[in-house]
Amino acid sequence: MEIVTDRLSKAAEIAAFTGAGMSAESGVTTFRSNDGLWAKFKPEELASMSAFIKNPRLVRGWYEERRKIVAAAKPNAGHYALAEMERDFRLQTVITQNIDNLHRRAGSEAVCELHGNIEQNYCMDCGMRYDGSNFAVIDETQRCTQPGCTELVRPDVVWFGELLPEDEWNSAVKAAERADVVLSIGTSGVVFPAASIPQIARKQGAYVVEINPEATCLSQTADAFLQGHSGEILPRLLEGLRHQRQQSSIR
Ligand code: BJW
Ligand code: ZN
Repeated sequence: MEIVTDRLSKAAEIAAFTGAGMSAESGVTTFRSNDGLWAKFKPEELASMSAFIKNPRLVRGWYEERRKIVAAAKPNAGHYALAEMERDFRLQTVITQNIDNLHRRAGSEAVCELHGNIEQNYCMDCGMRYDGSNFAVIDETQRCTQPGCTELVRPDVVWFGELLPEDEWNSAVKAAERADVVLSIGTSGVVFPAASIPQIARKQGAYVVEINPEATCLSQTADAFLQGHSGEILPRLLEGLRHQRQQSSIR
C-alpha cells in the first residue's frame, strides 16, 4: 500500500480505469457474478443488437430494471475518493466501462464513458435522442414519437460487436498513454478493446495497480495488486496521499 501511495504522490498524471466492481458497494450487481436477478443470462445474451431485435421486451426489461437500480443507488466511498483525487491530487481522467453515471454523481468531472450511459436512449431509425421516458411505450417496447417514425428506441450503450464512441475512446487512450500511474479498479478485464487500457498505459511505462477482491487476467502483469474492495482501498490511498502531503509540508 505504501509503495503505491508513494508512486501516486510522485506521479505527474494518474488515470483510473473502472469496471462494474467499482459500483458493487453501491448495490449495482456486476456482470459476471453468480448472484443477481439476471445471473441466468450471460451479458453476451442480452447486451447485443441481435438479442434486442430477437426479444426487445426482454432486453428493455433488463435495462429498465437496471436503470431504476442505478437511479436509486448512491456513489460509494470509492467513487468519492476518486473525485477527491481529481480535485486535490493528480488524477486526470476516470476511464469507465460503467454506464451508471455514479462517477459524475460523486463529483468526478473528467470522465470517459467507454460503454455509454444508461440514462440516454436513441431511435434506431431517425437517431432522435430521448433522455427520460418521453418515448412511447407500445406493446412493452419503447418507440420513437417523431412524426412518421415508430421505430424501436434503444439505450445509448455499447453492445457486443459495436464500436466504442470514437471521442471517448481516443481520449481514454491519450489519458492512458500520458499517465504515470493507472489504477485498474473492479474489472474482470475480459471485454475488449476497453480491457487493453492498462496494457496501453504499461507499454508507455506506466505503473499499473489493480484493485479487486479477486485475481483477474490483469493481476499477473500489474505492477501491484491491492486485493480488496474499492470502497475500502481507494479511501485508504487517498488518506495516504494526504498524509504524505502533510509530511512533506512539515519537512
Ligand atoms: C470488485 C468489487 C468491489 C466485485 N471492489 N472490485 C479482442 C479480443 C477478444 C474479443 C474481442 C476483441 N475485440 C473485440 C472483441 C469482441 C468483444 C469482446 O471483448 N468479447 C469478449 C467477451 C471476448 N468486444 C466487443 O464486441 C466490443 N466492440 C468491439 O470490439 O467493436 C469492434 C468490432 C465491431 C464489429 C465486430 C467485431 C468487433 C464492444 C464491447 C461492449 C461491451 N458492452 C458491455 C455492456 C454495456 C452496456 C451495459 O452495461 O449493459 O459492457 S458487456 C459488459 O462487460 C459491460 C461492461 O462494461 C463490460 C466489462 O465488464 P466488467 O466491468 O469488467 O464487469 P465484470 O462483472 O466482468 O467484473 C467485475 C469485477 O469486479 C470482477 O473482477 C470482481 O471481482 C470485481 N469486484 N466487487 C472492486 N467491491
Ligand atoms: Zn425515430
